[in-house]
Amino acid sequence: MANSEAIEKLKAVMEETGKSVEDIFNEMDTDGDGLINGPELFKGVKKLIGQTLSPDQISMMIMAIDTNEDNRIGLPELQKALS
Ligand SMILES: [Ca+2]
Ligand SMILES: [Ca+2]
Repeated sequence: MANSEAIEKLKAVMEETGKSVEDIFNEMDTDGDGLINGPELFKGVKKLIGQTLSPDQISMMIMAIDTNEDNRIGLPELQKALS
């Protein structure tokens, strides 16, 4: 599955469930540090869209969303990716 596909599916989940980007973000940020790291994205994608991504796909997805290059996804970055 391509990264853009995972993002499209997340958007579809938001529409279906009426969740905001912030809701999705908080569900993925399980340690509550305000950033989504690789393992959190992996588990979040699996939980929210039922897809198991490979470590490479997770890395590519983070790179595609991560604009300040800290290798983590912040809420503004996710908002940009999902808007
Ligand atoms: Ca986190
Ligand atoms: Ca970032």
